[in-house]
Amino acid sequence: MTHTIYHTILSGKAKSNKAFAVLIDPDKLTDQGLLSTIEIAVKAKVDFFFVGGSLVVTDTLDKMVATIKKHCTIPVVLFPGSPDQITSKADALLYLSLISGRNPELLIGQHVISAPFVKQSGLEIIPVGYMLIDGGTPTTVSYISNTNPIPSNKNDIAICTAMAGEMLGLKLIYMDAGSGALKAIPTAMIKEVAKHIQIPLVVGGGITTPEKAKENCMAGADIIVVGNAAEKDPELITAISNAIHSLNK
Ligand code: 1GP
Repeated sequence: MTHTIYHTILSGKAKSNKAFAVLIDPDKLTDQGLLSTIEIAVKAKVDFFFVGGSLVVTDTLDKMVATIKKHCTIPVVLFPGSPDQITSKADALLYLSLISGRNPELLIGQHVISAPFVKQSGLEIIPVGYMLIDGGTPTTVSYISNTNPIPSNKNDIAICTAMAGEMLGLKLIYMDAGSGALKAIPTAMIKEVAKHIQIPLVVGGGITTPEKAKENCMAGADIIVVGNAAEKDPELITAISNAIHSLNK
């Protein structure tokens, strides 16, 4: 097992560099759509592809990851909604524990059941404290996970949750308003959480403009994740990537 991707993230953070991850939901892209997204992402110098979804109803994940690996060198990181969204063709796995929720299945239960299979995959495993923040509308992830998101004005709850995740030994905190959130996570909450943890902070959900992506980075996010907006308008990938990378030395 290697640790290349996590070390890349850590060394980026050490230099205060910001990174951009494009989220691919295997249900939503056609083969042609995937190929053109890859082409745009390569030109735009996207740092990572995240692949997965809260509810994936097709069996294209494996094939999509293989296609990405065949056509570019952008690392592919699995962002699974459930243990069946795992393929050893990817580079790494976000090993998510839903620490904002109180559903034992998503805190530890599913991890126990899938542990031998995950280990066998040979993937780089990145333990992640996953925090769902209220994005103004029930999202697929809040419904499927059967958990309440953290209210978006309760910075203290978000701070304490992230701190606990870090002290439990998790390697990343991922604050997510959920795919297609009406409201992205408020900058003030990102700033407060970033101030209280040392591990890298990933922020996603409802980010639709380069301005918002950049603002989140300036507030302390290390990696920005965009899914829906990039699916609707793949050209946005270039604009958001440029905005994020403009902050790097
Ligand atoms: C969802 O953070 C991701 O888990 C991305 O959200 O699809 O709203 O960009 P969007």
